[in-house]
Amino acid sequence: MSTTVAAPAAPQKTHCPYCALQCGMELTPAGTPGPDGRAPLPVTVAPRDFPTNAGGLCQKGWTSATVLGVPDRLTTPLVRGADGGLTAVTWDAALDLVVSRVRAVQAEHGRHGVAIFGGGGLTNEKAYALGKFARTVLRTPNIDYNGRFCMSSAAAAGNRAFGADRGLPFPLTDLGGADVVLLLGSNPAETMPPFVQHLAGARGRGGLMVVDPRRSATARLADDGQGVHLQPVPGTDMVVLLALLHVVVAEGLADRDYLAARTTGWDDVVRSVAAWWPERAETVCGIPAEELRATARRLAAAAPARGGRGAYVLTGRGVEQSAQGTATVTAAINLSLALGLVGREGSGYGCLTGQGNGQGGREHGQKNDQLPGYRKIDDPAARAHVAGVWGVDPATIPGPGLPAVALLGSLGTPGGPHALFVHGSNVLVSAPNADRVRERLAALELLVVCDVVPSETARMADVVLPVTQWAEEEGTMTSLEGRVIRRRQAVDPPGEARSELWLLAELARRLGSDVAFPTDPAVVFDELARASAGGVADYSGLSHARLDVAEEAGAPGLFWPCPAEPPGEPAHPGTPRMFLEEFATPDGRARMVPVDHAGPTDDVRDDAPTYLVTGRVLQHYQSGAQTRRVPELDRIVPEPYVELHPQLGLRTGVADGARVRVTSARGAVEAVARWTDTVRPDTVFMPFHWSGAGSVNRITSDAVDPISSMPEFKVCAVSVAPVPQMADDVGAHDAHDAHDAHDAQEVPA
Ligand SMILES: Nc1nc2c(c(=O)[nH]1)N[C@H]1C(S)=C(S)[C@@H](COP(=O)(O)OP(=O)(O)OC[C@H]3O[C@@H](n4cnc5c(=O)[nH]c(N)nc54)[C@H](O)[C@@H]3O)O[C@H]1N2
Ligand SMILES: Nc1nc2c(c(=O)[nH]1)N[C@H]1C(S)=C(S)[C@@H](COP(=O)(O)OP(=O)(O)OC[C@H]3O[C@@H](n4cnc5c(=O)[nH]c(N)nc54)[C@H](O)[C@@H]3O)O[C@H]1N2
Ligand code: SF4
Ligand SMILES: [Mo]
Repeated sequence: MSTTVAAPAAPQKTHCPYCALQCGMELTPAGTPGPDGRAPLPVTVAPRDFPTNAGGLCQKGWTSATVLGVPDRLTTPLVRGADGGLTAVTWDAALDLVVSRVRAVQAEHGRHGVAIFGGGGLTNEKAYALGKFARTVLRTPNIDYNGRFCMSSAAAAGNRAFGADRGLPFPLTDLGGADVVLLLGSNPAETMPPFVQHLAGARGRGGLMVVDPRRSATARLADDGQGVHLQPVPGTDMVVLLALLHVVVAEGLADRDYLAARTTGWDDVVRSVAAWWPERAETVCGIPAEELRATARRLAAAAPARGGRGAYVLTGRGVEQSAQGTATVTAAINLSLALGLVGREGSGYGCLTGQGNGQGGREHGQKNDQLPGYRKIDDPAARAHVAGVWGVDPATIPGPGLPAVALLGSLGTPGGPHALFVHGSNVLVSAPNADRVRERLAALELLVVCDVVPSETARMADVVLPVTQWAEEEGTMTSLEGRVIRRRQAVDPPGEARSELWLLAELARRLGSDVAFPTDPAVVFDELARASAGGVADYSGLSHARLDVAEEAGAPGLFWPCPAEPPGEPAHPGTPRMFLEEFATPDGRARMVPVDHAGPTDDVRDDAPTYLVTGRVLQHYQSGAQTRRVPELDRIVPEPYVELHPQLGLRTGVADGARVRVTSARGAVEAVARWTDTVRPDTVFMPFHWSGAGSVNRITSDAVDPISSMPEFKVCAVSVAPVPQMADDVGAHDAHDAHDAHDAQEVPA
C-alpha cells in the first residue's frame, strides 16, 4: 500500500522543518542501509550555505532530526474505541470509518457540515491538494488554516496597498546594505536567530530600531550605540507609527516625487496623522516625544531621497496579532511609502512570515476565500480558470467559508460544521480562548487529526492518521522571501505513516469522486503551477526539475512570480525584487489608506489592570508538539513561565520563582514567575508553547481584526496574584490535571 519510494542512503540537501527562514541543511543517514537500500534513522544534521542562514542554524534546527524518531511517533492509524481509548487499526479500517462518518454528517447537515483546518507548515503541494479536496470532493466552503493566526493582517494590508502579498518583496540579504532597519513587534534574535546577521549593517551604522514592550533579545542588539529600543505600552504601535508619520509630514521629510509618481491617497493620509503630534502620542504610547522625533528623523535620513543608503520597515506578530493589526500594518506601509522606500532597490517594507511554509501556505487555496495562485474565490474568471485545471464545473466550487476563529467557534453548533479534518495544527494549544475550542472540538461528531505525533489535539480525535514529515517526503516550500525551494526526502517514513497526498487521493476515491488526485509531489506541483498561471502568485514557470537544476547551478530557489514563457523563449528568471516598476494594483500605484488608533479590544481596567502579552522562546516551536519532545530543548525551557517586572512583583506579592496566577475575562492560568526588568512594569509576558495549567491561550482573547479575521493574541487585560501555597493550591492542580487527562486519552505505544 506504500507509495513512498525508499530514500537513497546518501546525504540530502534540504531545509529545516520549522520556521520561514528555511535554513539550508544537509541530512545524512548515520546508519548502514539495510538489504532493501532503505535509509535508517538516525540522521545527522549539518547546516549548509543558503542565503537566509549563511551556514547558521538555531538550536531547533540542530536538533530537528530528533522529532523523526521520537518514542511516541505516530506509526499506525488510530480510532476511538468503545472504551473511549484510541486503538490501532489498518488504514483500510480507518479510512472506511472516516468515509462513512463523513457521509453521515453530510446527509444530516449538508456539505458545509464538514470542515478542514490546514497549516502553514504543509508543503505547497499538500496545501494545494487540501484546498482542492475541500472544494471538489467535500465541496465545502469551510476550509481555513493556522495562517489566519499568523499572517493574515499583514497579508490583508499588503494586498490592499500593493495588490500582492509576498512577505518580503526583496531578498533578505538586501537588508545588509541599509542604514536603518525598523523592527516593529518582531524578535528574530529568538524566532529566527540566523536572521540577526542580516542586521549587522544597520547595527554597525547605529540604525537598528526595535519597537517592543519588552527589552527582548532583539532589542538588546540595539544597545551600545547600535540603535534604539522604543518600549511602548502594549497595543499602541499604531500611535507610534502615526506620530512618526506626523513628524515626517511636519518637518517636510516625505519623498514628494515618489508619492506623486507611485502612490494614491497621500492627502487623506496627511490629514489622518495631523492630530498625532508627538506630545499627544506620548500620552498614549508612553514613548517620549523627543524620542519619536529623533526616530522619525533618523529613519528619514536613511531614505534614498535624502541621500541615505536605504531603510527597511519590518513588522512581526507583535503588531499584527491585534484587532487593529491590518490597520497597524497599513500605518507601517504608509510611513514606508511616505519615505519612498517601497519598490526601490535597497529599501522596503516587509513582514516577517513565521511558519516554514507560511508564505506558500497562503497562496495555493487553503484559505477560506481563496483559489490557487492567490486568486479570489468569488472572482468568476478565477473560478473558471481553476475549474478548468481541476476538470470540474465552476458552479460546483463553493464560495468563501468561515475564517479560522469563527470556524472553530461554530464547530458542533446548529448550522456549523460537525466534522473536522485537521492537517498541521495543534489548535487546542495554539488557538485563542482555547478552553472554548476544547468545548467545540468535543461537540463534533467526527474529529480527524493527521499528524506525526499525538499532539494535544490529536489525542481528542476520533480518528488519528499518521502522516509523513519533512525529511520523509519530497516537495517544495516558499521561504519568507518568496523563494520557492525544494524539500527532499532523506529517510523512509516509519511504520504505516503515509503522505497526505496519498491520503487525500484515497479519501477522494473512497468518497466516489472522479477528480484526479496525483500522489507524486512533482506531478502535484506541475498541476499547482498550471492552476497558479496568470494569478498573483504565479508559479507556472517552475517545476521540481527546474528547481533542482537551478540549485545545482548555484541558484538556491527561485522567486515568484515566475510565469511560464512561450515555447522557444528563455525561461523566466523569477522575481527577487517586486514592484520596482509598478505595484500589482490595477493602476500600478500603491494605495495609501488612512487609519486611526482604537486600542485593544480587551483593554486594561480596574479589575484587570495589567497587560498580558504573549510570544515565543528560542527553544520551542509553536504549540510545542514537536520541540517539547526534543529532550535537549525541553531541558532548557521545561515549563511555562510569566515574566514580570520586580515592581509589579512587589506590588502584587508575587515573588521571583513563586507560582503566579494570571486571570483574564476568560479564565485563569498558573505558572512560575520570573522577575525581570526587561518587561514594562504594567505588562506581563508568557510564551504559548504548552498545554495544561500554564497554557496561556486558555486566557487569550479571541477578538479578531475586522478585515483579516486575525485574532488578538498579543494583548489582553489580566490581573496577577500569587498562587496560595496551601492545601487549596494542591486541589486546584489536581482538578486541572484530571481535566486534562480526561480529554487526553493515552495512545498505545
Ligand atoms: N523559537 C521560535 N521561533 C519561531 C516560532 C516559534 O514558535 N518559536 N514560530 C515561527 C512563527 S509561525 C512565527 S509567526 C514567528 C513569530 O516571530 P515574532 O513575531 O518575532 O515572535 P513573537 O515572539 O510572537 O512576537 C515578537 C515580539 O512581539 C512583542 N510584542 C507583544 N506585544 C506587542 C505590542 O503590542 N507591540 C509590539 N511592538 N510588540 C509586541 C513580544 O514582546 C515579542 O518580543 O516566529 C517563527 N519562529
Ligand atoms: N498566545 C499566542 N498564541 C499563538 C501565537 C502567539 O504569538 N501567541 N502565535 C500564533 C501563530 S503565529 C501560529 S503560526 C500558530 C501555530 O500554532 P499551531 O498551528 O498549533 O502550529 P504547530 O505547533 O506548528 O502545529 C503543527 C502540527 O502539525 C504537525 N505536523 C508537522 N508536519 C506535518 C505535516 O506535514 N502534516 C501534518 N498533517 N502535520 C504536521 C506537528 O506535529 C504539530 O502537531 O500559533 C498561534 N498561537
Ligand atoms: S532559524 Fe528557523 S529555519 Fe533556521 S534553524 Fe532555526 S527554526 Fe530552523
Ligand atoms: Mo506564525
